[in-house]
Amino acid sequence: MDLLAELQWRGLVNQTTDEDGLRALLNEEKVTLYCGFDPTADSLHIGNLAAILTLRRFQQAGHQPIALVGGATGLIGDPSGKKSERTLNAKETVEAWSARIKGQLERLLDFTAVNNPAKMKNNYDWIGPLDVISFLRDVGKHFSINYMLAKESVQSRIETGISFTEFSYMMLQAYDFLKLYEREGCRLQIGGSDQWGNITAGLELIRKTNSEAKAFGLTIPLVTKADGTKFGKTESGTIWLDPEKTSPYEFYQFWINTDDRDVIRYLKYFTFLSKEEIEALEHELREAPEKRAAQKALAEEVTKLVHGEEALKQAVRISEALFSGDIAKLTAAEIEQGFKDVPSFVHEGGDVPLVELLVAAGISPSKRQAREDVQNGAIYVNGERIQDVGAVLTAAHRLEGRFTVIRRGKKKYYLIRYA
Ligand code: 545
Repeated sequence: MDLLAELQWRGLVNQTTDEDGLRALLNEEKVTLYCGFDPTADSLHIGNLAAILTLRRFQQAGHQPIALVGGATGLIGDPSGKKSERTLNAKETVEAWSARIKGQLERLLDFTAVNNPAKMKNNYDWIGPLDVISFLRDVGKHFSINYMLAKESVQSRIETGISFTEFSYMMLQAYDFLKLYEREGCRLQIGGSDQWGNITAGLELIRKTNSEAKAFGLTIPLVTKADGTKFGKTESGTIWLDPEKTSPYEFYQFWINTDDRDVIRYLKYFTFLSKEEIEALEHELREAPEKRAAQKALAEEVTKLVHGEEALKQAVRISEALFSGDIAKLTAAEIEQGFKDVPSFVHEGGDVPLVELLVAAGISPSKRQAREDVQNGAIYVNGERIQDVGAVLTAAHRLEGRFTVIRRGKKKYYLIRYA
């Protein structure tokens, strides 16, 4: 299977300009390609992951990827796929976000490969110094208003409105492709399907300014979910790549919870498992879906890729402990991750009767109910059932001196912190 065939098998190809030409080029020589990321937040999220990993697939096949951070375009705002005008962010903010996103991209591509090291670029380096007269003469002159109006990113905003700023965005992305073509010999731009219009605008500009130029575009489908909801969000919000924003445990849980109808597609998009390995998991999903082997493989592979082996191990330990109820062996850091979203209560003072604490923390609604809960065996302290209504919680019940985990019933967890 050549690279393009593999990408097609993985479902990663939405559209290409001149598929046969691209296939021939990729099979003939080392191709420099790029994908851009605008600093519209302080972190990348899993909606960007398929594009990043596709750059990595090209690199693994021997091609040379450029990750471009949109230090300039992030100041303008891409209208593609956006229903309404974006608010402008302060320059300092965009600069700080650019640095963070650069750091994340650096961990996902190989910048030390001998023959085809990845490169990092920031389009502020060439758009920043561009003066308005040069821009209008050298770039603007090549774009007809009719051509720009026909783009989906503009069409979809005709009713609701679009500023001249966002309307101009496609010319900046086109100019990037031209610059990278001229300076780096970059011949291919990839991106999600929302980027098709911007990518083809770049090809248009390259064609108009370099007579016998041949460059290509390839888009990746936007990741969908069988239940029709938006991919990459949970009730608690976006799944970020930054471990401070989405802990590796939450990240792991997100993938573990993948619907059976989506999991094989996601294994193809987001892991580097082989066709044979994925087909074996597909078989297992059919024969023994209750084992969730495909979900486990997906969660392990993606967590390892984004957060590393150690963070994956922790995420698995937390998941297992929460599943079995045996949480006493978790570290305080692991408890903090695993119980981030459960109700917590700060206990001020020393030893405290369990029944009293259950009421104070709102775990049981009344003292009478609290006693009943304990007697009925519904209360677990750090994974251990306590049925003595006279029990007193002491320092011995504080995990690493910081937390006590109380469970009521099968899976209602509460976290007690100490002041
Ligand atoms: C800028 C200058 C270029 C080439 C591309 C760009 C960016 C592009 C864009 N891309 C999206 C993006 O998302 C924010 C990431 C940081 C929070 O807006 N105009 O920057 C996404 N992209 C990855 C995929 C995408 C796209 O980074 O292409 O389709 C998401 O999957 O939306 O010269």
